[in-house]
Amino acid sequence: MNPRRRQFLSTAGAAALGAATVNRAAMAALPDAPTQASPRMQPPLAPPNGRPYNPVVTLNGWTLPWRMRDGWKEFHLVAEPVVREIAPGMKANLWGYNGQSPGPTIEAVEGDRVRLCVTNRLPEHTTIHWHGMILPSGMDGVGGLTQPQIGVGKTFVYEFLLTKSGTFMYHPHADEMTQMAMGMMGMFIVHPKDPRRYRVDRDFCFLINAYDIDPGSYTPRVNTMLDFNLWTWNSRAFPGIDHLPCRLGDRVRIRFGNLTMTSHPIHMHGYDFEVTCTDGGWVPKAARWPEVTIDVGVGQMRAFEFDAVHPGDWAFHCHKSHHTMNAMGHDVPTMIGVDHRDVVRRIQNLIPDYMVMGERGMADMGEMEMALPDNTLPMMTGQGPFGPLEMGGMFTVVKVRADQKPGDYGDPGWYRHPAGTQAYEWTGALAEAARAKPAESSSVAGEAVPLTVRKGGTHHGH
Ligand SMILES: [Cu+2]
Repeated sequence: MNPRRRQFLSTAGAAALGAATVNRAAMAALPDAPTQASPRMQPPLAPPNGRPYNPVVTLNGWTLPWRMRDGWKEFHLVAEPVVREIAPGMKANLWGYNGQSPGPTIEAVEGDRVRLCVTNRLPEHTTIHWHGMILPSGMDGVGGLTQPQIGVGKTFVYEFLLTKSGTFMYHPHADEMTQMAMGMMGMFIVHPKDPRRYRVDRDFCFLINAYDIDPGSYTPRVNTMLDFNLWTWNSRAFPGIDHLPCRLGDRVRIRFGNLTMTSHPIHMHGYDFEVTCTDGGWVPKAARWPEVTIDVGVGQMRAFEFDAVHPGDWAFHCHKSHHTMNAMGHDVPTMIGVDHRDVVRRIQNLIPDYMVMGERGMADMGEMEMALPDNTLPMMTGQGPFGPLEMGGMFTVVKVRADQKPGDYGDPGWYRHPAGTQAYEWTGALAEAARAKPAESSSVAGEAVPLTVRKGGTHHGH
């Protein structure tokens, strides 16, 4: 039911009876609100009706099913507390939608009329803002500005026409600091009306988010402004982030939006790529330039594309090195070069389990069996085919394989490197003489060129 019509009915004095009838009818007519229990990537949802399109896959996520009714594509989001597994061994008490944080990806098509029902099962009011959409002001979801807040237990309906395709997000515009720090957000993908336009073989998406969860606890601190300790993609940290399996030769698109408090230089190994879509829409071919890292600012969306012509296991991560660490990596003093063997011996007389970290660097932490508080991810973790990966946070792997079937998003396992294509250890003689000694002439030359200023001549040294 159109809210304007409901308002008309209630103000038209059809009065108490009319309003109650309309409300009950509207509730009975709400579309289903499916929930998802698994934090694993769900297969792309081929559109069962409506306009055809090539669906996306959401890392560690899913797409919200809809129903078509009277020319409207109807979705039902339920804002609610959820428990999200950040990675095996750690769960967080978050707020999200339909059982997960982030909420399900919404997919629709340019030209669709969408009706988005939002039910609030949080302990406080909320709204949803459709980030990046061109829509009527009253559908923009800013609590207090364009609508009253959606009270606890209430349902609001948003209706608008999707006027353009692209990569969008949704999130509350109500008690935002708290609600986004708790994980309330989702992707909103609008596909082009003509499915041949911007066509790719694989279309991945995820949201970049961050949490501040003290080691040993489950609920994010919501007042943290910058000093987050869990850097996540779709509320998952390495090694919990899905890999991105691709078939050799595929055209691949990866879309992401940033709802953290800092920018993220997103870097992919083994390829150069082109940014093909930003917040504002598609980038014309002639305006694209090649990149290997694309910085995505706060509140921005980016999509890049590449032809998957290089087989292998290619690291894909944020290039801020703290963002590929988990909670235990912060606030640890630098111990490199400190010899505290004697101190350790004396402390161990009192505390037998005492251990020192980091005197040779921090890499030991990738494999050490260190006692951690419950529900805490090691600073760096995850096993690769050649040992610990020494990563955490925003890190995953793009896996390009010749034998990956079209439409198969299953894990192909680790890459088998063809003979002669892998770094190897030198096992021959290590001749000291092979290390070049600094040439003595260089220091002599350095001393031999005093800086002088010649009268009437050119100035040296400037
Ligand atoms: Cu980052």
